[in-house]
Amino acid sequence: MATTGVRGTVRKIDSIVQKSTTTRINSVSPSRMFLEYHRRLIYVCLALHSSNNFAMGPYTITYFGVRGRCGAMRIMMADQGQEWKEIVVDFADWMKGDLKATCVFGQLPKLEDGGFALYQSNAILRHLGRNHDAYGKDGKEAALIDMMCDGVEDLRLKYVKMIYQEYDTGKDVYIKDLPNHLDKFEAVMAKNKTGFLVGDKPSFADYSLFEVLLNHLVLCSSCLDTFPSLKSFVEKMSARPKIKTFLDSEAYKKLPINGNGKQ
Ligand code: 6SG
Repeated sequence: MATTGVRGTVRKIDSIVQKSTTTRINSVSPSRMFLEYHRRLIYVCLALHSSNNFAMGPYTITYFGVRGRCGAMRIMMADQGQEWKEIVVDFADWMKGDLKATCVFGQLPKLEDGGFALYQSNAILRHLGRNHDAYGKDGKEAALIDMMCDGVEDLRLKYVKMIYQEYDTGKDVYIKDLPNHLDKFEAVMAKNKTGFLVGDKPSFADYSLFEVLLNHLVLCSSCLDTFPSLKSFVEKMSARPKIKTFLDSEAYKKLPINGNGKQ
């Protein structure tokens, strides 16, 4: 199905470029014609790329058997109707060091998109955002989406530090301080009024925020009670049919949130 779609797309590009070059620019010089041909080819390719009418990938995630840094990208791929493969790395294998030595920063996750390998979870989210038209409608929206993703990352880092380094001593203080971080996202969400952080459809920053909020609801089930826009956001994202199917799946439910069993 996907292959037929891509072949069809390639045929479409060929016919559009051939038609436009032979019918309208065959009276100019060969060098001008060459330039014009490529200008139009690039234009058509860009138009088709942004129209997102064929499947990307195939994608493969290599990561540990946890939600961790892959929670958001998995939810995003599920919501975009994109299938992916998982390579689950166990602790003993990782400790042998062979795989670590091949990773750009010595860490996972890794995303493979066909023959293209990418590390760093937020770079992966951005890549998926570009591939699946979830990176805003223009440069300004893209910049705001980047800003919100970085804001989510700041919260995620605080959460990870508490989970891995100070769960027993720092959990209560963390929960007490949480409203001082959530109120920033509440304000943006309330101001935009579309139910998403930026624009009128989900971007990769929304998937990242959604996933981090799900984790916080496990930590403290009442943490969104004073944040109506965030509460409604989580309810609506959870009810999107493809996200609901994914969150209800065994593949999702069987994975612990974090690698040390704390949540
Ligand atoms: C750990 O930190 O899952 N990657 C982690 N740890 C292995 O040797 N900035 C990037 C990014 O956004 C951060 C990557 C991230 O992509 S994620 C990694 O590669 C290393 O550094 C947290 C996570 N932990 C899973 C885990 C902890 C205990 C058991 C499984 C790590 C693997 C095996 C032991 C330690 Fe483990």
